[in-house]
Amino acid sequence: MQPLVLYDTLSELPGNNWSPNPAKPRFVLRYKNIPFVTLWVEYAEISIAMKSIGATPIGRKDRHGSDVYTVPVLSDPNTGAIITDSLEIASYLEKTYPEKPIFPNNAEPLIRALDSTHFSLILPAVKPLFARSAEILGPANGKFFTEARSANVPLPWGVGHDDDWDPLEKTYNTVYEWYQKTDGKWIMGDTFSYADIIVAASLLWYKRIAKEDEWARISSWNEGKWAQLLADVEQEWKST
Ligand SMILES: N[C@@H](CCC(=O)N[C@@H](CS)C(=O)NCC(=O)O)C(=O)O
Repeated sequence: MQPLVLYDTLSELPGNNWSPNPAKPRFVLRYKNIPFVTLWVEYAEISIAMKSIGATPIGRKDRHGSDVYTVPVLSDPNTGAIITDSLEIASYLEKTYPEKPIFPNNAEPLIRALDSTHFSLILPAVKPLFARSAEILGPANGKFFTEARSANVPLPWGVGHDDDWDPLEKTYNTVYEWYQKTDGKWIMGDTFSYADIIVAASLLWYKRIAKEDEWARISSWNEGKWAQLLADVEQEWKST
């Protein structure tokens, strides 16, 4: 089997690996034990690089009227597939490499609904994390990121006050309620699934880019659920 290629975006962080959407297929590939390599793309060059490999644009135009492309993109030399979008990549991997399911018990439709609900809850609340993301991208990519993201999440992106973090804490109170409705540590009780990967990918993003006291703040919410969940999800692929 030839290794698959995961396209992800660069940062100035040691070890890279910060961006939440590419983190989801990375978790899936590791969990399913599928060999892969990562190719890193500058944030400001995602569209040009993904267009050049024949990826599909996301159907939105930028402010200059050009097609927008995003990462993650997955290229599978074993089948010739080139897939855009973390959820579509998860779905492709599940169909093509069904061992160790991430959508157990036909849960894909429900997990698709959870993916969009989770995204709509998180997006208006992540201003402080957007501010930190722009910092770790370096000046040119950070400027591009701020311009692109502020179209949906208006500036200013404050980090310094308790108020800046309150919306995110409220979001996690809701996500915590979901977890409280099951008996096990996962959304599907004792059964690990892509739903937990969705939640963990954002947590990984926060942990990688936030200052120590900011991650400590997030870790203190909901009885320490979030640092624990991230560690549990990481353990799932480490133990395979
Ligand atoms: N729904 C997409 C979102 C992907 C996305 O927004 N990716 C960001 C990086 S995490 C991106 O490529 N942005 C490029 C841009 O906005 O120009 C997915 O889940 O893959």
